[in-house]
Amino acid sequence: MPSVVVVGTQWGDEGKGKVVDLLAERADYIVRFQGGNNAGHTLVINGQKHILHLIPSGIFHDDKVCLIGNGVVVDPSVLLKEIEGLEKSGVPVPPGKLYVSENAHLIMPYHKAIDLGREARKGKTRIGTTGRGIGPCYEDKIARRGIKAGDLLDPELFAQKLRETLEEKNFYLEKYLGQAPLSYEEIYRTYLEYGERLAPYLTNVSEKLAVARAEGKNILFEGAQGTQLDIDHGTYPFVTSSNTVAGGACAGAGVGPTTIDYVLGICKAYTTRVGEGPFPTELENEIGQHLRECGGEYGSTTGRPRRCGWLDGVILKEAVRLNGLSGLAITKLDVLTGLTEIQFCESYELDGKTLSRLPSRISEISRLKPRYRSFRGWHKELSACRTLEDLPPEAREYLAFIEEFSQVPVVMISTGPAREQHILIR
Ligand code: 2SA
Ligand code: MG
Repeated sequence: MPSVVVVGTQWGDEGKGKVVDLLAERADYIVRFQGGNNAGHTLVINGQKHILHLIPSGIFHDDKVCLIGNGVVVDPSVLLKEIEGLEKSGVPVPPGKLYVSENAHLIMPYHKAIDLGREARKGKTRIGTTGRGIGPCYEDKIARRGIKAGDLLDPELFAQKLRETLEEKNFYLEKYLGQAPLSYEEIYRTYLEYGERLAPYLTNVSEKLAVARAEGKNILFEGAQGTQLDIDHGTYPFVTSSNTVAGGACAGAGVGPTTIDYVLGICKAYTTRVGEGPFPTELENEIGQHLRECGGEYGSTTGRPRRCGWLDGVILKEAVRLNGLSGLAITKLDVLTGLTEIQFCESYELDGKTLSRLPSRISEISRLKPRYRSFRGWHKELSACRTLEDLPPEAREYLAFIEEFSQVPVVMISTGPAREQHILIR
């Protein structure tokens, strides 16, 4: 498959990092196209744990090219630290192995201050953001006052844009959020230095990808977050500020829709959500606790405990439609081991009516009651299973149902955190 997009089908943390890492073996180019360092992909390689926030997880493979597309919002301090950290642990990150789009917008210190300040001011009605400045940075991009990575290479242009924007930001920080204004000189100096260090990585990502495609290279687009966090299609306003759906890969990397050959949806065998917002199948009981503990469901970015619940088939179907999924990878199936009964949400009930898709109003989504189909659990450890036949019959039954319900073939199953703990089908 020359061009594959990998997306999360739920609220993020589906285990995309591991799947991308596996697929990266066959890819030549690995591309991030949206989000920023609100993503966090945990990878276990040779027993060593790595967390990546911005750099595509393909970086661990030699002879692969990793690209950060124009649709990503880049915090240069985080990116540079990530490069440094990788190099310290023996993974080289030279320009040419990593590229950053000169059109990617930069997360500035005021974006983080506004993100945190607003959330604190909102209190109970907060979104539960990661506090990384993601939303405020995308706001500026859309409002046409953002600063792009490439702007740092033109000190005059950068100075003019920063001066103009900072005046507005400081007014907002002081008058609305009651915070101290930020220093122009300090930001200017720090960011120019970042610019110098990033300069060798900056490029036209769209063009690089076009050349790669013409040369017959395999390209992997690595989505961050998940479908229900999409700014247009998710549970708004409890979403992130980018298009997380597969279509986002086109605008966020500068490739046309006709160049995408396959869309792989990553679906956890249960559901998790971090931050605020409705979650119909949430389990606030000992089963939810079991999933959290056995699944290690704590955010890799903020360390927050994740809310846990049953797999939601309605949301899965939304993901099939919104992303045009070609195949499904079911992750963390091993976490369900030990449960006597497993539930799968087939539809919702709202005011006595049955719904088979999500309503658009958040006030309605918050009142949905899930309708479940029940499955027998299993007790066999799955970590050593390498073929479908190795799985207990109850697990196979559950998977077969997911496939039938979603009408999308399950092509991969993950049975543990390590790279080798997976089953490939077809
Ligand atoms: P923000 O900071 O503006 O993007 O926050 C808005 C909402 O989006 C949620 N959010 C996330 N939820 C789950 N996982 C996230 N990142 C993953 C991680 C990475 C992944 O492991 O950290 O799976 O790609 C993520 N990022 C944002 C956040 O909780 C708010 O509800
Ligand atoms: Mg994650």
